Amino acid sequence: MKLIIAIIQTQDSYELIGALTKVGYAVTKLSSSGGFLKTENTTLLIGTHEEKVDKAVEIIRSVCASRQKIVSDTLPFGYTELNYPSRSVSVSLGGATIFVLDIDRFEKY
Ligand code: 2BA
Repeated sequence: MKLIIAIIQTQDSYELIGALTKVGYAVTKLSSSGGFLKTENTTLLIGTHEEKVDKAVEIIRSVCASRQKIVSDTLPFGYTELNYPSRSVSVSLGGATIFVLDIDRFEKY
């Protein structure tokens, strides 16, 4: 048994959950946020058999798009909007960040 943890952009979650559940994967959706941008993202937990991991990853890759996100630069300490020119920076957001973990024991009641 494996656990796939997939951190994705929230805007892709509806389509991705639909695509995964349609072919039989069980999915738990968690609201999360990124430590760097501090904006909302979505974390999916997908418990599945080892032989079904690659197919799930393929579905995730096919649905989740990478995007550029424009974010405002934070003001340095002691500055306000009045004395510091506002700057925007473009950050590349990946389509998905995926971890695949071994599960020692799986039980459902
Ligand atoms: P955030 O932490 O909000 O990061 C958003 C994007 O900002 C990242 O996109 C990356 O392009 C950039 N970024 C992140 N940390 C940075 C840093 N220390 N310096 C410069 N740029 C940085 P992704 O790499 O596609 O990550 C998207 C989201 O996936 C992340 O949101 C985070 O929630 C999660 N994530 C990515 N890698 C992770 C990891 N190794 N462990 C846990 N969560 C991870």
